Amino acid sequence: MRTRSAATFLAALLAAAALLLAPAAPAAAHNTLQAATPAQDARLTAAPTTVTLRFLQQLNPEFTTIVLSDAGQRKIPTGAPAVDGATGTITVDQPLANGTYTVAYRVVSADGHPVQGSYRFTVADPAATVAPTTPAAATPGGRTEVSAVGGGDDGPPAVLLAAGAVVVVAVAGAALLLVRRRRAS
Ligand SMILES: [Cu+2]
Repeated sequence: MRTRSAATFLAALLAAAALLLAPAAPAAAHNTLQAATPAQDARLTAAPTTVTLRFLQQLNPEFTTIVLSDAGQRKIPTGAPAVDGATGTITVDQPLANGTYTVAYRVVSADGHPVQGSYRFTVADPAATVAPTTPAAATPGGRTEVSAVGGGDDGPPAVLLAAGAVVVVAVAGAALLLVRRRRAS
């Protein structure tokens, strides 16, 4: 019973795999994106100034489109794609604010068929997001910092000295007790 259901499951799995692989066979002749900078789903701590896409096949500069848009689907001003072999690069004209961006591309395969796709990356510059909160926190924080530093200079050493003295006295007392007990016995 178990082996039969396992065999059925395996057969179904193989059939599904065959279905998945079947349409992939003709697509192998098509151009595909091999690598991207920024990478897909990348979370960048600094805004990129360029987007570079490397494809499987040579690009035709006339039929290479790379578009960058923000989360609101507004197109970000960029230069036209600079094509070098199988690589296309766009330069971003303005500094990118923090947020999620979409890179959409449309290129042509060696057989003339167009290939298009898109992916996202996120800009999360800690300096950019922290910037508005830093000045607000700095004003009261500056004062507390000064008093904390002042207290820190006097406080901890005094406490440490007192604690040290207590330990010394305790150890000395214990030693004295031990010596007396030994002498008594
Ligand atoms: Cu084709």
